[in-house]
Amino acid sequence: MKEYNVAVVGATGAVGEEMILTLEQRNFPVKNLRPLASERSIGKTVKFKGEEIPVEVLDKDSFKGVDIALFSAGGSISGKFAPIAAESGAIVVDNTSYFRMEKDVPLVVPEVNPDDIAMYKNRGIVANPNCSTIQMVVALKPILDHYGIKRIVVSTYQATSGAGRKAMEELVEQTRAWFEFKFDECKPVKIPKVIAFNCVPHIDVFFDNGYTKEEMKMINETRKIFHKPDLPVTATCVRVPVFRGHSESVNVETEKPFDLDEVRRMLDEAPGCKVIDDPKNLGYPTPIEASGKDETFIGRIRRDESVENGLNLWVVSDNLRKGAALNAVQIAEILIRDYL
Ligand code: NAP
Ligand code: 3JN
Repeated sequence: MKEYNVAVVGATGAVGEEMILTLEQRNFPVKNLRPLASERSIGKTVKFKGEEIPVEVLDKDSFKGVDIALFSAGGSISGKFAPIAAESGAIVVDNTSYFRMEKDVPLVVPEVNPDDIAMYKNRGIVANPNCSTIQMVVALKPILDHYGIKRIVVSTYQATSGAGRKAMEELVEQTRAWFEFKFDECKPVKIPKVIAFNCVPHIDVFFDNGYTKEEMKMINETRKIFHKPDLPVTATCVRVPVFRGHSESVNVETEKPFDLDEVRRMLDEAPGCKVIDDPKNLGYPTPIEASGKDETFIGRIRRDESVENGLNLWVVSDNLRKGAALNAVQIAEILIRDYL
């Protein structure tokens, strides 16, 4: 089997670390792994297939001989280095928002719009959507295909790992300080307000329309992935004191009437989805149960009785896995299967 040289940009981060683990677990045919990060990581190593591989400092020569480059070191790094990587002959799978909404860059969730990957040829870049978008579109794709969707209303409950390794540490530190009654040590750094024992409806920056950038990402990315530029979507994104796993309350109005049992069956059979819907016996997904798993879990499936053809879903997935690393590696798997 052909093997590929793979670079991981942001290899020491929460997403990068999960990418390396996912490459190993899925037996991606890696010839050489090149972990890249900043000067802060000089002297560090990453573990891959039992081997300690030294982290290299990212620079313009990092991509010589690289076939596939997985980026997750922030938008400005992608903006500068993804075109350099593509120019060097690598195909970039970018986990940041930098290229997502560019018309000539495909934005791909393999279970939803795999054929869009072909557009990578335009610029040598495939964009990976935001974690909150990914799990929602995976769950809604079968609904869209069978019944059509008129409108989506989503509220998220997002884990601290979505804001990076330091934000997870912030939750640990604030929780410790809280239990020691040292409330003045509960200082927000990565998350705008205290996250221990709290909920913060503020992820990324605010725009003039009152929405946050995270909320606008969900709206615009969903429209692009579904090829429905005018689809009515509204979102409220909230950070909660959870380490790993994003949850979403998703309300949809469908075009056509649906049967609830058929919805359950269809969702359970859909790629990447697993239905857990037996609430009287505690059958509903939670982030702790979804942690480390690949699926998008769906429960609390019920009618929204306040409108015609209204459906409520509770959608939970591991934000570092399907929300980031797994989706990127699945894209890379399609690239090597169909295009390289
Ligand atoms: P993180 O835990 O803070 O890690 C950041 C990574 O980027 C580290 O490896 C860091 O290296 C590296 N980095 C930072 N500045 C760099 C520079 N100047 N040159 C080279 N490497 C640099 O953050 P994360 O949670 O892994 O997220 C990283 C990025 O992934 C985010 O900014 C976001 O764009 C994207 N992301 C996407 C999703 C999604 O929804 N698909 C979810 C989360 C994150 P050092 O350790 O050397 O500093
Ligand atoms: O907060 C979350 O749960 C997801 C965060 C994702 C994120 C964090 C920093 C920068 C992104 C992203 O993927 O949209 C970015 C970004 O690239 O803009």
